[in-house]
Amino acid sequence: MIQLYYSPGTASLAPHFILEELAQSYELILVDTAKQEHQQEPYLKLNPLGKIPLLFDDGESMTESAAICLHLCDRFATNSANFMHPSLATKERAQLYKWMLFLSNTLQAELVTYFYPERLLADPVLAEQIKQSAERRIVPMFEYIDQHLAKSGTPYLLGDTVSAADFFLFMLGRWSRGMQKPARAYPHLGKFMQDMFARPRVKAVFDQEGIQAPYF
Ligand SMILES: N[C@@H](CCC(=O)N[C@@H](CS)C(=O)NCC(=O)O)C(=O)O
Repeated sequence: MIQLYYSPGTASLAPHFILEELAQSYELILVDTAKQEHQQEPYLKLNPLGKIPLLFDDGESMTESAAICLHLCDRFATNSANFMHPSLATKERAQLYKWMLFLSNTLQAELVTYFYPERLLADPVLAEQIKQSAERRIVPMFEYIDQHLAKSGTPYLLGDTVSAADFFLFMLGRWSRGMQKPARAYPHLGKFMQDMFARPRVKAVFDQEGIQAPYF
């Protein structure tokens, strides 16, 4: 039994995409952040970090969106022709690790600074500068991804078949939609965003979470 604690559009989105894409049955449990449910009991008892997402798999809990994505693929994607989850110790698996870590450890971390600049400061007056600086630092990261897609000539990060890294990138790309140069504005990354959005299960997840346009 899989249970995903989510809040619409947040870091729970990539695991949610993957569960849908892999046609798993799961229970979706809303954590209402507007009511600060993530910072209160009973959620804090389940996840003392007070962050979303949280996954229960057969009663075992885990946090960290990227780790949850990889775990779901280990469980459910190993024999899928339409979903790439490379075998251990292959060069494709190495690339999967590289992209998942780059996305979660580098790009996602900078996006967190962009969204919560005041958390870095005692003096909130500087928050706007920190936000702008995070946005500037995200530009070369998107350029790096855009150039990778251009050079590889493939629609997805690992090649011709979608993988966990693509759902993670799509989630982060949509978080940039309010920036001066969002993911959709790059030629190859923009095409990737459109292609991911065209996937029927992606749209189904947006509908389930009540997410409306602009989607990315
Ligand atoms: N590294 C964690 C970050 C989780 C995280 O920061 N989630 C955000 C939503 S995107 C959250 O719970 N924010 C609430 C808060 O920080 O108060 C992951 O990727 O799962």
